[in-house]
Amino acid sequence: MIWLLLACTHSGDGVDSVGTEETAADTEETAVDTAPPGRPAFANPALAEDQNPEPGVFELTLSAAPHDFQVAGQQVSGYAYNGQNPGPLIQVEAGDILTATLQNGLENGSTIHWHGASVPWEMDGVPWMIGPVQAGESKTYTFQLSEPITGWYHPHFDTERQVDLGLYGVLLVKDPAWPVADHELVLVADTWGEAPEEGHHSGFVFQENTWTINGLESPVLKVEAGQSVVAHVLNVSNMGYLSLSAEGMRVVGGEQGLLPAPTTPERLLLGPGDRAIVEFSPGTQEIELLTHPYSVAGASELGDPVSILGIHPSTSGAANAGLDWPFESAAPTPDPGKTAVRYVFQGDEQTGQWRINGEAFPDVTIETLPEGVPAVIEVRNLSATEHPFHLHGMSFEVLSVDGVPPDQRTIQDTVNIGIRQTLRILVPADNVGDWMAHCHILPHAEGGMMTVLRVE
Ligand SMILES: [Cu+2]
Repeated sequence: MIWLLLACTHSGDGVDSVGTEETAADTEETAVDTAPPGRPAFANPALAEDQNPEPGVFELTLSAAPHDFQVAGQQVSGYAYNGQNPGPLIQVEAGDILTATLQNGLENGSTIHWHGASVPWEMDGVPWMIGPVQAGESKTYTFQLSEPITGWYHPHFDTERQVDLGLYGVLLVKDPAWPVADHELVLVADTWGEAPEEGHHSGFVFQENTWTINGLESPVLKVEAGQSVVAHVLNVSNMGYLSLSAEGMRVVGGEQGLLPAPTTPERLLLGPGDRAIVEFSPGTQEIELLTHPYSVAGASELGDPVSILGIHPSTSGAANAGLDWPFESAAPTPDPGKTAVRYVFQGDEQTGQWRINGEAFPDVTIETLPEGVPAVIEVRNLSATEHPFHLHGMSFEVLSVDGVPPDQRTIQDTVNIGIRQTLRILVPADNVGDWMAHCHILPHAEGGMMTVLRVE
């Protein structure tokens, strides 16, 4: 969540100070001069360039290095991939092969983890069985992306610090059967705040910091009434929760492709590491995408919502009825009853000692699942805060929350566990390897809340 070193003062005018001229050219439709006063024009992250002419293979180099960049009108000294924050937007189709070379220009080790992608364990970017890519060295990751995901990439070594300093980018794997929207947005949501004392990360419980979308504070997208708008929303904050609402917002996809059917929740909760695909149908009225203050400590919400994105029609007219997505309705899988693994999450803010089954990574008991036998993991949260649970290597199905199955089949790789909640999840155990299972509040992971699940 925090601690980008905010070096300068506010520049006073929110428009051009935020804009990255180099990315503005890549955005589809939005010209800088169309933004209302005080708000920047929306811009997607700059697209990654495919360096391989072969169809079905996407190849690029990601150079991680210190970089000064502008966030919400302020100068930030952080890290970036290829000199941009967020990093290059990688967009491929299901079935494509991704070949990405990490050039580590940092002063210490790093890796790339492909969050949400089911990759071979050697490509997963964790320093568990393979060490990090040392400073000045390179490593090439290559794997097939078989399923549609709204995924992202980030280091998994020195993780809390490197992600916080700006090392992340989006990996979109799309299904060619999906409809094409008039405006397709990628919203990378992050929080920024004052640098805490040396070596210390403050444990904010409430949302008090500034949210940005692609480094822009509350940008505005100009549209025409009747157009379709689809947004991939990614929460890359170390600690901050998004609790989203917008007039007429439909949730059409989750982290792992389309939902079985669209939903219209009152609030769309996206914890750190979570993603979703949402659709808007602007008519004459302006739409504001709001995030409401959210407490991971179970208290009631404090304060007013803030807008993280405006969708402003420049014409009057009727909204369209929504795109024609190839939804396939699916009921939740019945709970098979047997429990293969139990994870109990405990810890507290005071000590910063976050534990799974009383153990702190890397001194953990490795639970083992036989390959090809779907298994139930029961995750209980006995701590006083919520935790977004993330499993590497395999997506899983949420069978129940406190004994209640979801309304429809729910496939995820990151799921929030409320205070005192018990979740039962079904893991396919179809990817051999040692897989990290951890809280994606990165200070919690750093504090020990991480374990290893083995499939063999
Ligand atoms: Cu946690």
